[in-house]
Amino acid sequence: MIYSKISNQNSAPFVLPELPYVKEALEPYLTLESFDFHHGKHHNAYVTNLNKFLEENSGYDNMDLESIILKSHKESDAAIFNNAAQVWNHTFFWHSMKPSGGGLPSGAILEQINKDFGSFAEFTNKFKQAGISQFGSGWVWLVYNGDKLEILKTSNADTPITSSLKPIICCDVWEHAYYIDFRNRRPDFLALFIEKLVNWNFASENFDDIS
Ligand code: MN3
Repeated sequence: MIYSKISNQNSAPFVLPELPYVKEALEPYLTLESFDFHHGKHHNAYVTNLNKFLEENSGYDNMDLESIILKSHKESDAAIFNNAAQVWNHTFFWHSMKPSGGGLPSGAILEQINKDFGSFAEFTNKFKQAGISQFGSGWVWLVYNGDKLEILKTSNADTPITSSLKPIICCDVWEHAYYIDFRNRRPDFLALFIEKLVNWNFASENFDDIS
């Protein structure tokens, strides 16, 4: 997954990517107010801060977002890494949901889920449990390791694209992702993500691209 595929843009200065649906499309589960904050303020702040740090550091000139993430990760350049990775992770997260999402995947990805987790129900339990048990801020991912699907938790801005793991879908478990609509009920947010929001078409496209 290259960033330009989900953002129509891949070089600095970066702009806040548009959502793949209108801001109220996921109501009543995720409200317009929560998108005003999460997309309009949190995601936008990562974009603004990334551009600011890139302007102050000429070592990243003319690089695409994935290259910026890999280089800043390798060089422990936290300010650039955290903002670049959060720009990428959030864009991937918006696409990991859709109106009338949830339900069952189909085709190759469902076969792979059944093979690697035993059943779809077992997968959903493990995904939710991973999100619930991520201590503090972070993300829960379904990733493909080249051989099988795995569930991965990452802290703060950490992203699977710094490893050989290929992201299939993700869910943001930072408190800002659910506090407006779910208050402190992260387990309810994760259950709803799986039951009503997750975009299995996007997951299938990602899986078919790499498997
Ligand atoms: Mn977030």
